[in-house]
Amino acid sequence: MKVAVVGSTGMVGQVMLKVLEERNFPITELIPVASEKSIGKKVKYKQEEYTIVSINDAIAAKPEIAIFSAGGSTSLEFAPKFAEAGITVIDNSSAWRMDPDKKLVVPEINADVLTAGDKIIANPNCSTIQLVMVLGPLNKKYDLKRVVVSTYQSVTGTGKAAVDQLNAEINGDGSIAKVYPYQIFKNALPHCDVFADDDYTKEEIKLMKEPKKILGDDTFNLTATAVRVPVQGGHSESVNIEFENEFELEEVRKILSETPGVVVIDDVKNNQYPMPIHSEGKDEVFVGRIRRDLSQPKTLNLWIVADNLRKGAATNAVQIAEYLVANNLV
Ligand code: 2RA
Repeated sequence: MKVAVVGSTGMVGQVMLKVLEERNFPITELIPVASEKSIGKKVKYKQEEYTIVSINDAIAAKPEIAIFSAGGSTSLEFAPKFAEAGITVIDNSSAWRMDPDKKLVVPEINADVLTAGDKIIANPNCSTIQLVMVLGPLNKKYDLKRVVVSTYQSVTGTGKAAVDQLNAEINGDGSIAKVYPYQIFKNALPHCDVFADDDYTKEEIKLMKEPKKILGDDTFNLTATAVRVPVQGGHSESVNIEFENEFELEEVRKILSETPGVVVIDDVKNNQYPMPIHSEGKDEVFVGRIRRDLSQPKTLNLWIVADNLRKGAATNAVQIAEYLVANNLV
């Protein structure tokens, strides 16, 4: 199968290549795509070197699948052109996520919505993916009423320049170009992406809208505060969930333990709980600190951690591609 990776030199693009290789995705020809300045350069895949081509050359090569992580403007302009050429696009940008005609998919939760007619498929936002991996099974059992999420997001979510800013600040190098409006080292910024008119950030709006589309359920309320922290291993989320129905903690733990792609680490007497340093490089979503909210009935607190570049982006996209192939939808 011919597969194009659009944005192959970016942080997520590089992880996409790594995940495709690790999972031995059935690629007969890789078509790496990047910006003009990278055309002609090489990327390595399975010990082979592949030459980076232009996005128009990638369309002409007619891959079966094109996985995009190249920003919203590139997706808006080129995803339809790939689709018109009969190429199935899996797009990691926010461009198509809330489009009513496009599917927004976390395979463990809603892969069954996919059809052969879906030629542009949206990969959800990283902080959404790890959240719905937990909300999905609990919603089925206990019926969500209201969710309050506070995130603690890795600088890798902003890209290489942000990682460089953090490392420079750690090393006391003030000369580097700042990605964030303030120092991130020894700090926490309640500011992920840009502010919208209602004083929420776009990151918070994604978190408040995308889960309802993925779960196919808009009967619950969700509010979010997204915070950038000087972490590199993954995103963490403190989640308060009020249900319509009562629950038992041990049953909650059992449901989550039995959910594919979710790992429960919850033994606080032995200081066992999820942390970014444990999630980095892994594809699972880690859940812990599972406990009742003692301030009100039918309400649960828990803590979710995942590698935002892997399950939060690259691995989820590759899993969508795997589902398409396994179900003859491409
Ligand atoms: C972030 N979720 O973490 C956004 C984009 N990756 O910045």
